Amino acid sequence: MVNMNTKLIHEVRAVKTQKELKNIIKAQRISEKVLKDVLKYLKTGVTEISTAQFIENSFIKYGAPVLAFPPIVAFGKNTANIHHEPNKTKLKIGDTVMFDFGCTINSYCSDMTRTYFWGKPNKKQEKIYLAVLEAEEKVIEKIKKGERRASVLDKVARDFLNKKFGAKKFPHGLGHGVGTVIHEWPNLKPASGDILPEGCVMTIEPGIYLKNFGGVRIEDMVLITEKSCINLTNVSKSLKDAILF
Ligand SMILES: [Mn+2]
Repeated sequence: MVNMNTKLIHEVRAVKTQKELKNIIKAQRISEKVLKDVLKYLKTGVTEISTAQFIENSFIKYGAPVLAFPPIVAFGKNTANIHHEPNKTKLKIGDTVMFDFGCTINSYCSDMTRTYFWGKPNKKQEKIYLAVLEAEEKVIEKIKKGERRASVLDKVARDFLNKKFGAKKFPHGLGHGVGTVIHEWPNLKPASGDILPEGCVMTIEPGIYLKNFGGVRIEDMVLITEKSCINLTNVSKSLKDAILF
């Protein structure tokens, strides 16, 4: 009985009103400004921690001081660690660069991950990037065609990536609901029985992580509509735009 009620509350919370949606989108637009600024801040030798501080200060500057979670900034091999905390690692030419951050507006969160290359990526970096991007786009296409089963959507990305890189290189769920908490119902993962309701906001965030090499994650937030979805993230994902110089 308790579980049933809990689920019901989560289901109700998942469906966003126009006002709630406005807050999420505003939080996302501010994150996009911060992303634009931090890309200009980057230079060879800068540390992850100073970059993370720059991100936090930028959110303050844009009037969104309450973050959805501590920003993830990872350079080089650190991008293979999904739980990486920014440290004194310095940016060097050839590094993969990963940003995962979001802020809150009136308590509503945003969430976005982008991966870049500081200089021309090698073949392996390029291969991972294009595969993760393709996995993400396959899922979004599937949602646009009406698929709402969480486990099926997770499988679309997971099967595609497992085939290319072997199992266990994508060690987290495909995505999650976003609202007043950063990870809320529904959950896109293999054993999930969740069905995405119209009006919920989901992250779609496949990734590939190769230990002692690096990783790529690409994360968008999408609004689930009756027959399709709307991508709320307005930042390029093309490989061309991911190469910073
Ligand atoms: Mn996320």
